[in-house]
Amino acid sequence: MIASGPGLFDDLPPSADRVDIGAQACLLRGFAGGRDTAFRRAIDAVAGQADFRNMQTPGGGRMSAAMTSCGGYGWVTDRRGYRYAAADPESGAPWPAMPRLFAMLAAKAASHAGFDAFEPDACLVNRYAVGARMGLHQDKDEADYDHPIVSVSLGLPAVFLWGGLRRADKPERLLLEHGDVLVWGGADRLRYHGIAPVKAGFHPFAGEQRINLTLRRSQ
Ligand code: MD3
Ligand code: FE
Repeated sequence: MIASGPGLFDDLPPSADRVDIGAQACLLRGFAGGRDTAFRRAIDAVAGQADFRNMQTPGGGRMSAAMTSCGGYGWVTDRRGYRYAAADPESGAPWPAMPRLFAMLAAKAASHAGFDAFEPDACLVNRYAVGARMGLHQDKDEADYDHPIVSVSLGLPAVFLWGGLRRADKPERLLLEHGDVLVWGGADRLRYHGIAPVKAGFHPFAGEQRINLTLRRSQ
């Protein structure tokens, strides 16, 4: 069990600003708000040990979002494919430890959404410059789809594309803003999703960037 610790995220009523966007998917608006300094320090500490990089895709292109990871496993892509790896291929070293803030937030958000005892072992950190995007895809590299995923949006807003179980299903568009948290699992775990190109702007947390954390159980 991850100790939640008194104080952190205990100050929200159980259904504060909760928008159901699927049978087992919900948006907790502002759930991660008001902790900018802690998030900034944690992200800088992770990037200081494993810097953001624009990874290669199996097709030979590069992701437009820059990525890094923390926790026991990190998500990597290269010419060989997509997978979780225990070491950062850039350095050969283990990924930075998962900041307690991330693990606590993930467990609290998951429990608000009805998923008990979520203990992530991987956090993928995506950094979007203006114009960066993520095409419609499914998250299928985790061993067990019964675990939920929790995502935290920070910095510039972005339009989240929320599709169906088939690539051809027309996605809904949902604006994700600084501090918004998404939780999904179960029936919604394999839905196609993506991020539309990030529009120019400035946010005090991240300047001209958007940062997204996705907390997962990979193994
Ligand atoms: C719904 N990241 O890292 S987070 C990803 O904002 C990814 O950087 C996006 O998609 C981002 O894989 C979206 C929200 C999200 C993430 C994974 C999902 C929603 C999801 C997997 C299944 C269903
Ligand atoms: Fe995804």
